[in-house]
Amino acid sequence: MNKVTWQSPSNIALIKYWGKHGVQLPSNPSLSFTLSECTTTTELFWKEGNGNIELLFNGESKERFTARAREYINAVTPRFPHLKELDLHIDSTNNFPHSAGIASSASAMSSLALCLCSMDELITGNPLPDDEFFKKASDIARIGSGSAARSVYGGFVSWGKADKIPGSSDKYASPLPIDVHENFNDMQDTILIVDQGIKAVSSRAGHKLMSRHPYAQQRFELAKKNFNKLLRALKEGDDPTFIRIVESEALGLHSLMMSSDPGYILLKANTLNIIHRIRAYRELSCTTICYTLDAGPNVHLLYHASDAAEVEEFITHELLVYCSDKYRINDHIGQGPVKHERGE
Ligand code: 2P0
Repeated sequence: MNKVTWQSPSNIALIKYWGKHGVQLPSNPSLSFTLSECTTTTELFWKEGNGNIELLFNGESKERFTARAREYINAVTPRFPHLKELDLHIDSTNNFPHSAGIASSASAMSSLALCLCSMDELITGNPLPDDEFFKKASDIARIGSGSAARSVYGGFVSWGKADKIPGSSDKYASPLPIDVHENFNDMQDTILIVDQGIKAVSSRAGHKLMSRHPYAQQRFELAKKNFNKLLRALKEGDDPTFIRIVESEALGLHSLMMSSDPGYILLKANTLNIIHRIRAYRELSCTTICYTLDAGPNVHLLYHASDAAEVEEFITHELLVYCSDKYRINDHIGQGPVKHERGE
């Protein structure tokens, strides 16, 4: 059997993608940074066949994941017509617990998309220039999961048509074409695991509720404005604006869930306890820590590497008490996916 392997990280959105149309096309531009430690490694094996697909996730066959992989491969087959004449075996491994409530679809789908693009190059014998390859991989990843489009690149990444980003598109992400101020080049992200359970409402269902959300249009306009403000803050090294926008996006995301029809709440009491502690600590300390939230109860604590020792004390003494089994993951901004060559 032939094989390709890609390891791809998760990412955390600062300007949130929440609401879509068509085939996973976003209703507003989003902006994230790619993580380093939380990754999925996908090995894709193929041989001539009839379109059969097998999937192992963390070494086990799980019907729910296999069904999603089959649905995804069907959706991208028009882009890779030879898929119909191949049998695929996908072996996907997360290095972070998938039950920890950390979005893993971004790393899983981006690594699979990169494997499909590499496989395509090997089969057709037509390698693309790097920029074209990653643009295509981002487009293919988006079809699996919107946020996965951003994980194809390292550093700060935007996805979706944005006035201030030349060449931006709803179809694929791209690295931010600005010189990010050195203040933000070392972003640390400690993920405080408040709850390890499976979410009551999936992101897929949450996005869907945006199509008839009473505040949808206001939200999409606000996201565009926040995107431009954050872009300027990243350029200028403006910590106060960064904090204001990032925290407002986090609470805004959850307020959209609460005001959906039907409304729902993914935050837990300890999510709010942690947020209050962070705000109080920021008032007293000279640090610029802040938080963001994914579509779940866990808190992403963001800070500069230069504050790491002080923040570690704060986490240990004041925040871990609110975490499930005192569990947290220390992560930071990363370089993006890595292809493993044969034998690695
Ligand atoms: C984001 N999230 O920008 C937003 C904010 C979570 C919080 O997109 O339906 O798994 O597969 O496109 O990407 C999580 O949803 O949703 C998400 P689909 P996805 O990261």
